[in-house]
Amino acid sequence: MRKKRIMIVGAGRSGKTTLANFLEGGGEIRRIPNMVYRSVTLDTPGPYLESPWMQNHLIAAAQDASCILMLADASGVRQVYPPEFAKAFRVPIFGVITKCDHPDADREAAAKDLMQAGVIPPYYEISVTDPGGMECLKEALLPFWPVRGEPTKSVI
Ligand SMILES: Nc1nc2c(ncn2[C@@H]2O[C@H](COP(=O)(O)OP(=O)(O)OP(=O)(O)O)[C@@H](O)[C@H]2O)c(=O)[nH]1
Ligand SMILES: [Mg+2]
Repeated sequence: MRKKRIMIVGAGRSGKTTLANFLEGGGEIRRIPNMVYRSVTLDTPGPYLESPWMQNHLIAAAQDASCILMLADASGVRQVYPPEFAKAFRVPIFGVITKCDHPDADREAAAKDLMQAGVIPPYYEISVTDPGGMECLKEALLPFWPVRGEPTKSVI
């Protein structure tokens, strides 16, 4: 069986790799053209959200996902997801609002983005300055954690 990872999707600079680093706690990194496969996570490029052609790459990569974290940057650009984008996936989706500590953070606007993307609330609000919020998300993700010792299938 394929090893299923926690896939992280979001706009450029929205905090995807920061969250992946937290969930990994170190370990091996393998880069397959633009996608980053690590032991727990599958980190995806922000620009893949920008065109329908590249969005298809995300949808294809989701076959390697046990669940998907869709990030919305509370301090960043709005409306990065196509309407109802979450409906393209067959695995559970978690909405995550990042950078809640940022001086320009607007959680409500970020939540609206996730809503229009078809992500069902509640949304996890996180920040690097709030380990409690990150831990809370991590606990919710435990059922989706890759099975230890399961062989890592070649992803090429
Ligand atoms: N204030 C604040 N900054 C954050 C937080 N999380 C990430 N950042 C900063 O946001 C920037 C982008 O973070 P990354 O984790 O690299 O974002 P990314 O989505 O992986 O970016 P790309 O791979 O370039 O698409 C970095 O400068 C981080 O330090 C946060 O919770 N609060
Ligand atoms: Mg990154």
